Amino acid sequence: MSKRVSLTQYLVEQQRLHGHIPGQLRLLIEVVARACKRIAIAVNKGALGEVMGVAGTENVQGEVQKKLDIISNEVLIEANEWGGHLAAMASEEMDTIHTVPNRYPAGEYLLLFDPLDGSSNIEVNVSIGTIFSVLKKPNDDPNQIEPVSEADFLQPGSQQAAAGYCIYGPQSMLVLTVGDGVAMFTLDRETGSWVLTAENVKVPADTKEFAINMSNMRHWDTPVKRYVDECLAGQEGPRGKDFNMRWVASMVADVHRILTRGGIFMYPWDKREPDKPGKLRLLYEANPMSFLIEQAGGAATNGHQRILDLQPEKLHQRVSVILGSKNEVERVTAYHQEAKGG
Ligand code: P6P
Repeated sequence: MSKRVSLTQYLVEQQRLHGHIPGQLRLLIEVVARACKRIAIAVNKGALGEVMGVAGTENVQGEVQKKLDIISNEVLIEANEWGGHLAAMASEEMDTIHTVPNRYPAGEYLLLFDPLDGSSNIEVNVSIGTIFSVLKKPNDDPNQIEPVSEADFLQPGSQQAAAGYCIYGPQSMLVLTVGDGVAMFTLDRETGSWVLTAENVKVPADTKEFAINMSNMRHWDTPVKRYVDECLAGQEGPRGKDFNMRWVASMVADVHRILTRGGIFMYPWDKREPDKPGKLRLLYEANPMSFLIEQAGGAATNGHQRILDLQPEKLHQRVSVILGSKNEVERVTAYHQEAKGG
């Protein structure tokens, strides 16, 4: 068996050999990875750990919070509070940003996360995950006096310094990019370390597998309906090949499958809430996943624009998401352009 590379070693090499990440970012990623390990332990306990069920509260999105949503959020806040590398955090589970206790020099980074995405799957033991995104504080003067504001978080996804997710499934895996490709680490439960098990991950440009919640078909816009109808028509249809369908209803699980074997994931705008661009959140779901997918050679758009180019206006704003195998994403995007008369 080849020599095992730990997350620390991978990050040190990224810092020293490739000059890709400064020390503070390496520290931040290691703290997030340790927090994810603690979340993995809580998730894996299930009913044995008094962590199942609802918490009796709602988050800023008006969604019922599970106990594990809150536990995961608290683990991430606590782990990063005193790392010295962070200025502030934002979470799907918190209305406003959380600035870390004031002391100098202030941390240079902003951390955004969905602490436990897909939590509707907890009770049925289906993979869920933590999604995180790292931005640099716009004004990185260590002696900055004015406090960090929500506006500091409103940066296009192309500005991310790092992004990743941790999937709590048959294996717990940390999937990460610092802008130098995508690496995957598997949690060795015996030693408690994250071990490099894949790097330079690539998403095939073509696929025969699409992921969308088909129960919403009657609400979709024309371009999405056209694309899915063609997939369903199979060999006899215009695509000339049969397609398979998957929908885990856990973005981390669907994206992990796409990073592992290709595919296209769609959560598009639909007529149920016409004034909202989609269900998923831009800053801490779509942006980190789009960064990973692009770093693996895939594509990610909202049907019209590259997701990483979108200028956020609100911390919890939503976005339509079409991501995965490049040729399929470009096809769906082209159908949107045609429908617009582009
Ligand atoms: P639906 C989970 O709640 C989530 O935010 C994503 O992880 C997932 O892809 C999507 O929503 C599932 O939504 O409407 O199919 O339940």
